Formats: sequence, structure tokens, C-alpha cells
Amino acid sequence: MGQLIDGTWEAENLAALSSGGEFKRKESSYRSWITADGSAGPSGEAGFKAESGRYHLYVSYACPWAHRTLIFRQLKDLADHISVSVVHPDMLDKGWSFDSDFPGATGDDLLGKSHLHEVYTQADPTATTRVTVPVLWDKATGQIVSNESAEIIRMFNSAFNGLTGNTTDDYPEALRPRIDEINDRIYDTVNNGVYKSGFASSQKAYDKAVTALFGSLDWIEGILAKNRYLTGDTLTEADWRLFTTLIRFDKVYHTHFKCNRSRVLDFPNMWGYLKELYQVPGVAETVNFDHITRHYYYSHDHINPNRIVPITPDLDLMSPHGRG
Ligand SMILES: N[C@@H](CCC(=O)N[C@@H](CS)C(=O)NCC(=O)O)C(=O)O
Repeated sequence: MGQLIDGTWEAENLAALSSGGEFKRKESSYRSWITADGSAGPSGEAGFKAESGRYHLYVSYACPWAHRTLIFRQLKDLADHISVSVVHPDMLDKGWSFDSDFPGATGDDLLGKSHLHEVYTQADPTATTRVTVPVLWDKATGQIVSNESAEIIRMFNSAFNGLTGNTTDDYPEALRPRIDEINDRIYDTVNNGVYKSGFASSQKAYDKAVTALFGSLDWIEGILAKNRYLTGDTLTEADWRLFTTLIRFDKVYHTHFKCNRSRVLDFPNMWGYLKELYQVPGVAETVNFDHITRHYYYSHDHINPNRIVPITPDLDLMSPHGRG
């Protein structure tokens, strides 16, 4: 791990991201928006018009945040319009690499770089930033449009509708307040909560994170006992944001991040719900368990010093989900 300081890669360890034993995730630094007509979005610069073939996504199959963007690319029929490069699952001293000696790792077929930090410095040779996936790259201007997955999925949800004719809406107006409320709790205690648990360096920080995490999973199980989806009978962005954490849970977070009070499999409603989402056409092909298990267990040597990648349970995700 490391980051760019004035355009130079500086290695550091994860302890630098922690304060009082608690893991603190930094804000993303690139926040422009692709819009249908190229006008400015809610933040950042204007000039990023939705056009076929203009944009490229750099992702890791391992990363739950990048995974959101791959799911929306599928659900919104964007695969023919937005190209993708997949990094190698090992994130070591130089950060994400484009080594392609792991099945599914594509290398950088767009810019030919060897590490993701070089993509950031191609856009800005003096960048000071963390180097994270996903990155949404603009081939026309050679800039990073955004490296914030929560915003990239909103762009994908609507900006390209005119090109694809796909008008499904995962962030419908009427449900926005409820989606935002659910997202806030799930982001803090579940999506990021598993990291806070796994990267805690004090018992106190760990207890706090894990208690909040399972408090939220119990709450979600209660919602899913009554409703098919988080906001009712409509599948929304809130569900997809939860999905990318749940799909990693039993194989990785339960063991590697010490989230082992229960598995998703132990929550009957959540387990059926996870399978239902996995079975939505296009979604299973965005899930690569080899990258997921390899990345976490191999890259985080501060919590798994021998880098043993365990044999994980086979999840029967294609069995009937029993929902709806
Ligand atoms: N807020 C960002 C977070 C992205 C993120 O933290 N990605 C991780 C991988 S799961 C990463 O690239 N970390 C590298 C680092 O922090 O140096 C988003 O949602 O897009």
C-alpha cells in the first residue's frame, strides 16, 4: 500500500490509515460526472458527455466498491459502450498492478501502464492522492472523471439512457430519501464496517465495529423478513450496494476480517436475498471469487502474515432463492 505525493509513489503501511486503533477511509479525490449533455453534475467539472466508446473503467474484481460499477455496467447495458481493464488481485508495495499472470487480470490494454498509480499521474503528473479502484477514465481528454463508486453508479444509472435505450431506474425519485437513509447506515456499519472490524488495531475499535456491523445485519434481516428488497418491492441501488459486501462475507470477511458472529448463510432471509440478486442476469459474471479470496488474504500481510489463502466454502448461489 502507499499513495501518490506530488506525483511520486510513496509506500506506507495501513497503520497510517488508522487513528486510535480505528480504520479511517479517506474521501475520493476525483468527483466529476458524466452527464447526458456534458453539463456539470452535482460536483466537479463539466465537459464529460455520455458518448459510446469514450470512457474506460479500471477495476479490481476483488474490490466491493469497484464491483458496484461493474454491476451497473451490466444492468444498464453499458458493456458495449464502456471498456474495462481488471487489475491483478495482489495489492502490494506499489499498489494495484497490471500484471496479467492471474486468470481474469487483463493488464492495462488502454494506456499500457504497469501500475495503477501511473494512470493517476498520466492524468496529473503532480497528483497527491490515494490510488484506488474504481477509476473512470476519459479517453478523449486523458482525465480521470471520477474515482468514487457511489457517484459512478448514479452516472451509469441515467447518463447513457439515450444511447442504450435502457431506462430502468435504480434510484427512483420517490424512493430517494429512503435509499439515502439506508445507504448511510449500510455504508458506515456494513460496507465500511467490515473493514473497520478487520483493520482495527485495538480491542475497543474492533468491538465497536463488529457490534455495529451485526446490529445492522440483524436490522436488515428484519427488513427482508417483511420486504422482498430493502426499500419494499422495488430493487434499488441500496440493494446493489449491500450485495457487494454480502457476496464477500462468508468467504472472506467472516474469517479474514474477524466478522465471525454469524455468516450470511445463517440469516435465512438475507441468504435467499443474496441468491436472488446473484441470479439477476449479468450479475454472476461480475463476481470472481478467485480474485476476491486471493486479494484479501494475500495482500493484507499485516493481518495474515503468512499469506495463506484458505480453501473457502462452496456457496450454492444458484439454488432456488425462494423470494417472491
Ligand atoms: N470511496 C471509494 C473507495 C474505493 C477504495 O477504497 N478502493 C480500494 C479497494 S477495495 C482501494 O483501491 N484501495 C487502495 C488504497 O486505498 O490505497 C469508492 O467507493 O469508490
